[in-house]
Amino acid sequence: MFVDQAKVFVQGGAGGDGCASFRRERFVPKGGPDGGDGGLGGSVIFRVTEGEQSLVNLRFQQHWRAERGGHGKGKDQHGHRGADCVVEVPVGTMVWDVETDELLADLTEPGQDFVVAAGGRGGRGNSRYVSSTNRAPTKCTPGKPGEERWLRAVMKTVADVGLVGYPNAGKSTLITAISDAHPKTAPYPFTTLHPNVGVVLFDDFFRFTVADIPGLIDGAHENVGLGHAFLRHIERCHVLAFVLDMGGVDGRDPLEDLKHLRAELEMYQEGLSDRPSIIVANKMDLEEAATNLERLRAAEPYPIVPVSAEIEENTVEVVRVLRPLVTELRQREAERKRLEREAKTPPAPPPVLTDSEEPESE
Ligand SMILES: Nc1nc2c(ncn2[C@@H]2O[C@H](COP(=O)(O)OP(=O)(O)OP(=O)(O)O)[C@@H](O)[C@H]2O)c(=O)[nH]1
Ligand SMILES: [Mg+2]
Repeated sequence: MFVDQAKVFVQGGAGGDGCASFRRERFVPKGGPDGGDGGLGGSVIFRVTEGEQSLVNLRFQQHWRAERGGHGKGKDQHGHRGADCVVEVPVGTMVWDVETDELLADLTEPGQDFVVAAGGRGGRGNSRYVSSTNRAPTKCTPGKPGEERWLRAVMKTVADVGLVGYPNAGKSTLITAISDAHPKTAPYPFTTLHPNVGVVLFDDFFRFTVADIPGLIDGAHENVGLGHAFLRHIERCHVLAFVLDMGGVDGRDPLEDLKHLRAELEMYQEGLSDRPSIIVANKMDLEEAATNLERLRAAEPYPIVPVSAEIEENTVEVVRVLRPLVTELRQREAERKRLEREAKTPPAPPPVLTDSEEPESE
């Protein structure tokens, strides 16, 4: 089951209460206050896990609560820390606060942790309140409640390359030929109903990911067909590969198809159709294909790779053309992230002068 959006309630554990207690022991008169502190409540944490493909975890469990902290006890015993509640989410999960509509996190790094509801602090025991004027305080404080809120999570597939095309263009057949993913292929539209990500592995161990995205139809940007449900999965692909049916099956014209695909992407999000892209001219084994290819070559400045995905003819060329594009975009992305990090880090404090460096006063 593929789920790419969900609404959940998260609640951190409450802190344990502090304890008011006095040491009572034989031969120890006036033993003094010995109430321990309450433990910290556990937090609800979203953890990005590479193996996770969708938000299905969040669909079947709507409430996520972390354990509360233990209460403090006598003999200066502190309460135990509440266990965290870790929720595994896929790469590309974005999290919003439902009430404020604020984007809380955009989780793109595998292994990344994000606390969505922090646990409450534990209360203080009476031994904390001893002072010179009050040697036997009875005051202790209760633990603080944990954070709680409703969240909206949306998963947007993150892949190096996204395959974009009309239904039946042969996207699933192509991803099967070039990667380790094997989605269903069939001669009817909308065979693919959710994105599939495959890994392309080279002999020198270089690898990149490709996403097979469900077929796009006119009006998709207005939510026609599968609409936004899959357009958002194109957003996070660094390189686009437009897959065209060169045989003109169903009376289609590949040049028109390409124009419409770009228009749909642009209407959904400005600039999306300008992403670095290549054109995969598929079904070259069909009759009309050669003529259409000539027309396409005359009209398009982008790299065009003619293939026949079904018989795996020339599909190696597709990954060969994609590789330098992916490498370049990864470098650009790394550079962008570095600049972003640098902008966030506060400027270094002025150097501290040691005695020997201190300017001599007259
Ligand atoms: N003749 C020919 N047929 C092909 C080729 N590649 C794919 N097909 C056929 O085209 C049909 C559709 O292929 P799919 O890979 O399922 O198409 P898709 O783009 O994933 O379609 P959706 O999932 O519906 O969007 C299948 O019947 C394939 O056998 C090709 O190179 N030549
Ligand atoms: Mg498909």
